[in-house]
Amino acid sequence: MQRVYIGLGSNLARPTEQLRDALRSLATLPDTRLIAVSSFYASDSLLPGQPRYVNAVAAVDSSLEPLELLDALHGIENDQGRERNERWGPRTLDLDILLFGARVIDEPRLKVPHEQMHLRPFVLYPLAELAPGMQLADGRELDELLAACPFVGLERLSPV
Ligand code: A4P
Ligand code: MG
Repeated sequence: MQRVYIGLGSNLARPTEQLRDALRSLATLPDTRLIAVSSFYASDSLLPGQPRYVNAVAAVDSSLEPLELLDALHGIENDQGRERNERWGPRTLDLDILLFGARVIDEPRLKVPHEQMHLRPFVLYPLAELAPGMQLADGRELDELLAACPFVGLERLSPV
């Protein structure tokens, strides 16, 4: 069993509902238990001209292998109408594996820790709600990543 952190993002078709649906699906994955969910955050898109995103981070405990989990997450994305057109294009749902227990993974289909996470306030701040003060599998300290990643373009949404 590994503690896995998953980043959720949506900027199309009622993003908050997309995240809620995705969380319900995460909770029913085989050999996986949903442990905690961060606040939802509105965030500016990394690419200009796109609608704002809603982002959150979920913690699950899973005994799936990393690539099995990745395939399962793609299944959830596809069920929610994800179309892959341009890289970083607008999307109904994006599920990224941020951290997978103590593992560092460098495979063509899966890089963990997620390669961009240290640059993304919409990942680091929700993650810090769930795992304050954590150390990443590659030795980096979450607090140091936060210190280098200002809380900009991000708005914590009140729970509804
Ligand atoms: N892949 C490799 N490592 C991972 C991982 N740790 N988790 C591969 C998930 N997938 C991983 O992803 C492309 C390929 O990455 C997958 O086939 C998988 O094998 P994708 O989801 O098909 O395409 P993408 O999401 O368009 O590309 P990418 O590079 O994953 O983009 P990101 O990093 O997901 O960024 N702005 C805001 N405010 N909020 C956002 O959530 N998201 C993006 C997309 C851009 N701007 C954003 C946000
Ligand atoms: Mg992605």
